Amino acid sequence: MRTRFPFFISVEGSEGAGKTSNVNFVKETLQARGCKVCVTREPGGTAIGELLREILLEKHEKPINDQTELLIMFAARVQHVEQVIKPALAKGECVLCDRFTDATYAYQGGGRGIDHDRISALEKWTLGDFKPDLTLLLDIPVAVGMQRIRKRGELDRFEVEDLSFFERVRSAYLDLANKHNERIHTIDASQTLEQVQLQIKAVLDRHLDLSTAKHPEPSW
Ligand code: T5A
Repeated sequence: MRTRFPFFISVEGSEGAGKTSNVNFVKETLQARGCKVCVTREPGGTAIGELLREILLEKHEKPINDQTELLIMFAARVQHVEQVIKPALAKGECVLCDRFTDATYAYQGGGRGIDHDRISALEKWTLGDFKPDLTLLLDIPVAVGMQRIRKRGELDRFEVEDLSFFERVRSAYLDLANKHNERIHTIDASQTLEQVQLQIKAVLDRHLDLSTAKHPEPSW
C-alpha cells in the first residue's frame, strides 16, 4: 500500500448502499485536510468510458455476453487510469473514485460467476499492481439497498438482476474486505446517513493522520 500523499480512494458497495450520497462528504473531508480532489467514477470517467458505461447500463434486446461485459469494464478502466487517475495523482491531487476494480471482482466474479483467476490475470495485464490506497466498502443487506433504489425510479441493466445475484455480489465484496483488510474498510451503510458519515470520517481521519505522520508537510 502506498502511504504518501496523494491518495487514491475508491468507494464500493452494492446497489443502493449510498456511494453517490457519500462521495461528496468524502470529498469535503479531504478538502478540509488541504487535498485537491479529483472526483470520478466507473464505469466512466472519460469520454470513451462514459460511452462504454451507456452500453453497459442500457438494456439490450439481445443480452451482453458475460465475458464481453468483463472486457468492456477493463477497457473503460484502462482509459480512465491512463487519462484521468494517474495524471491527477501525478499533479498531487487525491483521486476519489465511485467504484474501481473491486466492483469487477464482486459483480463479474461474484455476480456473474467468472473465475477469479481470469479477472486477476486481466487486472495484472491492464493495470499491473495499480490499486487504490484505501477503499470504503459501504455494506448493506440486499433487500434494504433494493428498497432504496426502487424508490428512485427506473432500473438499469444491473439493477433488474434478481436478489440472488446481489447476494453473491455482497458476499464477494465481504470476502475481498476480509482478504485485503489493510486496504478495504467496511462501513455499515444500513444506518442513517449521519451515522454512516461518522464511520467514514473515523476511517479517513485514521488514514490521513498516519500518512501525514509518515510524510509531514515540508517546512519551507
Ligand atoms: N459495475 C461497475 C460492474 O458490474 N462492474 C464494475 O467493474 C463496475 C465499475 C453502475 C453499475 O455498474 C456495475 C455495478 C453497477 O450496477 P453505479 O453507477 O455505481 O454502477 O451504480 P449503482 O451502484 O447502481 O449506484 P446507485 O446510485 O444505485 O447506488 P449508490 O450510489 O450506492 O446509492 P445512492 O447514494 O444513489 O443512494 C440510493 C438511494 O438511497 C438513499 C439516497 O438518498 C438515494 O435515494 N440513501 C439513504 N437512505 C437512507 N439512509 C441512508 N444512509 C442512505 N444513503 C443513501
